[in-house]
Amino acid sequence: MRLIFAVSCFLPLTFAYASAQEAMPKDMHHDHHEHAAPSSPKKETAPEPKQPKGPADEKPADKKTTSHSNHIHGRTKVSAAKHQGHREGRHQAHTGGMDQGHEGMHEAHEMKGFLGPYPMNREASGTSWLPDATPHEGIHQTYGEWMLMEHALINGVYDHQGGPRGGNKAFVGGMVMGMAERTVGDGTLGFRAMLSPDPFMGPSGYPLLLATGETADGRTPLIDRQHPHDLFMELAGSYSHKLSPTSSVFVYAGLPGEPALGPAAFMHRTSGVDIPEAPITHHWLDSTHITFGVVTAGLVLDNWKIEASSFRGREPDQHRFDIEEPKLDSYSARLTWNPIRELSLQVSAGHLHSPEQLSPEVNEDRITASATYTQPFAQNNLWSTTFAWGRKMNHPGNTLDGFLLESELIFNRTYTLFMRAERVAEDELLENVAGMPETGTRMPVFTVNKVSIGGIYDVPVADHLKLGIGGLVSKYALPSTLKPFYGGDPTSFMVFLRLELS
Ligand SMILES: [Cu+2]
Repeated sequence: MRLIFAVSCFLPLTFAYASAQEAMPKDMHHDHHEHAAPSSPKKETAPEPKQPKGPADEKPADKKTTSHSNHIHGRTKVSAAKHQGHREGRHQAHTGGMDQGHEGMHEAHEMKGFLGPYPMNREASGTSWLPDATPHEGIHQTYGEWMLMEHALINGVYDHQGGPRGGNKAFVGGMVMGMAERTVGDGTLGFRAMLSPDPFMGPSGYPLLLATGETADGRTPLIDRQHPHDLFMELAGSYSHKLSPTSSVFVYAGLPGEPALGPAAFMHRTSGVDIPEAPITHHWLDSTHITFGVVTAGLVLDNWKIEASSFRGREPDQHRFDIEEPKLDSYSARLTWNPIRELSLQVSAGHLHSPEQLSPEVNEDRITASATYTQPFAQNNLWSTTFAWGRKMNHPGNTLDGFLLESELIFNRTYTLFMRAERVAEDELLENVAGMPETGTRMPVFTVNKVSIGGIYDVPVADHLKLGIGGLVSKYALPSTLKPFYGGDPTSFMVFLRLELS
């Protein structure tokens, strides 16, 4: 079996550890230390006991510019943000007073959000939000006025999709991300670059039963396959201007970038980041995360965000290594609310001009609504769940609903369990079957269901580097008309190794 590598982003594994450390009384610290990091690198844990001592310990980290030192700094920030969650949660009683002090002292050098006056934990890809309780991983540095962060997650996957429409493939997928921000006057200037190794898997992507969308060669639609992401997934800049301690206005532009439409993309939300396969609802919810040409403007009012985008409606083409021509022929708007630290809600709607290269006469209106709940619990554990609904209204064509429920449970930063259940009304699955109508005309609609469950075991292998081994199994519920095409009751699985740099 060949194993290669894939990437994602915003992987949550060490945060809960850091935050628990900080929130706990001294004696518990030692206890925690011993069991949480049996094989973990010395440097990673060494600085942590310092954190509770006081501002004097923090200041030096703030000024250092090495990756290691500022890693501490990054964690400090994460811890501070997570504290607030603790304060509101069940730890309130026993950590309350201590937390207050910590929050104050961390605040000054927290890595801020690109778009508003809140901790960066709230932000995911593009201009999307996650709950404030979201862990935020990455290696941090400070260079003069600039704060930098890098993060990479690379998976090598062996994929088996069952039945006559399935297939086998070993591939590399994933993501490498760099971010930079600095304060400019009353505002924050931010840049983000996100790259993917996906194009090296070839233009036809990987087998994924029931997945549809985009094309491998400009002629044949990808059906029962997931397209590779483009080499450049996000090259974007933003500027936000603070209006008050809790409000701001912002602009964001990307080539490519992500318009204000849908939940945070699957590889950027805590509930989905550890799952190496794309959701089959991708084109109902978050497929616009790589859009060549996006301009977004928005307003942040405390825990609310309202924003609008103009962008290129057309999906990326089959040439995955290039930068495509930007256009602003489509638009969207999104309202996001984080009512409590553990929850983020959004509704959004957009008009996509001619999204599919193979049916250029079809425009799409899309509506999405989603909720993401992320709850750290006990000391090193995390639970994150997303529910999302997306409706595609093709003009001309069908109106199609997609539902997604995904959830992830991480124990002791080491054991991850995940599941994703989806229900999608599809009209492209039989597009390439002889005798069926051509693309773009009104096709029969089939409602299909898929459930994947899996897990990962992680071990630290070096400073900032973790190796995980994982697997998942997928089952389907198909309408009887489709069953013969899929061989009745197929089973699919993936096994994977992943490296995470954070
Ligand atoms: Cu995608």
